[in-house]
Amino acid sequence: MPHAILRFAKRKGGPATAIEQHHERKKQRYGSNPDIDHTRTKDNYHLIAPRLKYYGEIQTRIEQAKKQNPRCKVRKDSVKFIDTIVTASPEFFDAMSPQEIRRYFEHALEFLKREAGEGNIFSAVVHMDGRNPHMHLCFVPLTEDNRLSAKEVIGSRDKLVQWQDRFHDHMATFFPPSNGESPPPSLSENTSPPGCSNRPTASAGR
Ligand SMILES: [Mn+2]
Repeated sequence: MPHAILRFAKRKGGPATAIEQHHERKKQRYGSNPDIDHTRTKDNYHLIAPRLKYYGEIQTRIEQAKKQNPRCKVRKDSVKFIDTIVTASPEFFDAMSPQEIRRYFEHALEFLKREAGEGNIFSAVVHMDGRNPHMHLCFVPLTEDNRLSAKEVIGSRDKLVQWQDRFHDHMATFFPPSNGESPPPSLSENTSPPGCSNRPTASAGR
């Protein structure tokens, strides 16, 4: 299903607050992101709502992991969370109702719960106020035996290809109910998610 887009950005602890401000819409204005339509911000919603500030959510999980496994090491420059974007091409969403869009993101969330560990995910929020619907999902890259390792969880190029393959396979089982026909024509998976960038330079941007 080439219209399913999954992107990861590895983050240290430092940018957590800036990223939180974007994802959780904690600022009134986003000078760096003129694409946000504030009249539609009310249409944003959480599939997983953070209970604490992002930094607190991250530290809580890391402290818990350390208790479970003394070999859980955290260095100053460790990747502490993975800032994930799920989206699809605008043409794909154009054909869908808001309820179907929600089901699409819920379906993607099931994949990420399974693959990243449900307990490691501390926020999943769908933005409907950008140019294209997208979900920001953040999780702490803890292994099953409670070590902090983005390298092991996300890995390098080879492993990323596997992530993409599994994600596409999973999303291929999603079909919007109302038009139960075949999915829309294939669209380039290199389409950058409009209205949202997950590049490190855009930490506070969108
Ligand atoms: Mn966004």
